[in-house]
Amino acid sequence: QGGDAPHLVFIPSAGMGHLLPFSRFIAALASQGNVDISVVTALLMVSQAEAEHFAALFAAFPAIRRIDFNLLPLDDATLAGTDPFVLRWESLRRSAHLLGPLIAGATPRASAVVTDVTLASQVIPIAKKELQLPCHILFSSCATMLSFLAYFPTYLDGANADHLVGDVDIPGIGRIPVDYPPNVLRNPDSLFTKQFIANGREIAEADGILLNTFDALEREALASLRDGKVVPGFPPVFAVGPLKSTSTEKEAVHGGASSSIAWLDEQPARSVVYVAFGNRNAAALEQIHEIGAGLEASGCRFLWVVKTTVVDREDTAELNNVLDDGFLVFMVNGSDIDPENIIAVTLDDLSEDDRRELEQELKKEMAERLKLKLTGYCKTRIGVVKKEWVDQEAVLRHPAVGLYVSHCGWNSVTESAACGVPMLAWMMTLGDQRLVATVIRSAGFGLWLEHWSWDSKSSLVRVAEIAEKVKAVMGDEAISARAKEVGREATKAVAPGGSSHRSMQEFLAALR
Ligand code: BUP
Repeated sequence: QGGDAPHLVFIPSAGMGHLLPFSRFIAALASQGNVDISVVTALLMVSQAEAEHFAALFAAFPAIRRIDFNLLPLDDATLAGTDPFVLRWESLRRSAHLLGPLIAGATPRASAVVTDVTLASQVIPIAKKELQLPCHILFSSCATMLSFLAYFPTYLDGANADHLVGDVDIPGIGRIPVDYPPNVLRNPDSLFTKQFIANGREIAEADGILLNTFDALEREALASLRDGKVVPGFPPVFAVGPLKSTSTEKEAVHGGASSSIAWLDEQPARSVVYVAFGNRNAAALEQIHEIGAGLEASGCRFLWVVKTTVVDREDTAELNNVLDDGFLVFMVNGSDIDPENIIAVTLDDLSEDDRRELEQELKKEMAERLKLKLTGYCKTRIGVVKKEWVDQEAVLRHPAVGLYVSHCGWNSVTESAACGVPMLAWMMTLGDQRLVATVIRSAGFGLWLEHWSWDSKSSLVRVAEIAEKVKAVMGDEAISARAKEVGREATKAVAPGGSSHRSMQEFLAALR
């Protein structure tokens, strides 16, 4: 790095959805050079996936400095039962006063701080008042969610409330129905609500907001933020997405070539439904069973990532204990398939007698812990079920994938948009996913079934409906054409001269 290169200190928080935009943005900056980079790192990370990603990032870019951040113990009985990622945010927030001296001691002298939004209310005053440094936010959700966060304090003041009590009319954005924002905001006592309001009150003090989105995807929301319609005097908004995944992600978690990709290579174009609900969303067993049967009944090939716990380190369940009858689960040992992976195969193409005979044979083999070849047993209708991390961006970019059934995490949506893959939105009500789904709906590259929910209070989505909707979107030419168009717009945005490319240049210029 050159002597007058700006030195950016990044402060990420917890959860892959928050961490990945940081590692992608940092990798993009590091690759283009002439920027010094330090990353504040709080060990031990909550999930294994985070730990591996960080390790790979530092290994791939040895010039990036790590600033170790020792968190104070979070000794607070009132927080028992809180989501482990929200708890980590709180730990970071309560230790944030230690950041001032850490960043002040950085060499060369820091020239700006880039923090995660979950720490905004703590870090912005430290950077600006204590350290006299510009402070930017790298926001991990969509522009619509940013508008909601930034406007929420004004809404609360107007409603004389300390929590979400009704629809929210955001100037320049429109009316957000009461059940679209994170549900937990209806509870004034929740830790998330308190953090959210504090961060919303402070965010307009930031010097700039970086967003993993692009103008063509969220034109109106971006314009309203930039024009100060949402919050007058709002800081500059740099839409620099879609951020690209980096080679470090693959090496970090997959040890190279992926069996999912090898399997996809053998499938016809646009024939596979990719099903994944993010890295911290535990699915109820009963719903998992309905999904499995629904995918089978759709007649489509599928690649399905199953998670049964919120934190990956705790996920010890074997797939054959998670999946229902109807899936035959066994270990595969093929040269092209990672022996660690568990593959589920549907055998509907066989006659009843053959199927029974084969099941008996496979169960016997399984009991004896023998390894079997996958090919030969499955003809056309086949799916793969995985419990480990997949290289999702590579999956979505694969020509065999024709649909993504998703929980609507923002990173996942930007990846699907970038790859031109249509989406079927099936989100949790917990976080930002409903506001994210509004983006899919208005951009027109997917179907959002509002009554499909993972909320424990909602009824299960049943086999027949899953099969019907999957088939319908897989066959929907209009959605598919629109998804391709969105993919082309995404490519244009990040190419030289495109809106995101220009935004990135503007951000870099603002640092100098
Ligand atoms: Br699972 C999984 N491989 O196997 P979101 C996820 N990812 O690459 P979040 C993989 O993790 P919430 C896997 O591509 C995306 O970039 C995926 O972020 C990647 O949702 C990221 O989509 C997940 O923002 O859940 O954080 O899992 O929305 O609840 O925060």
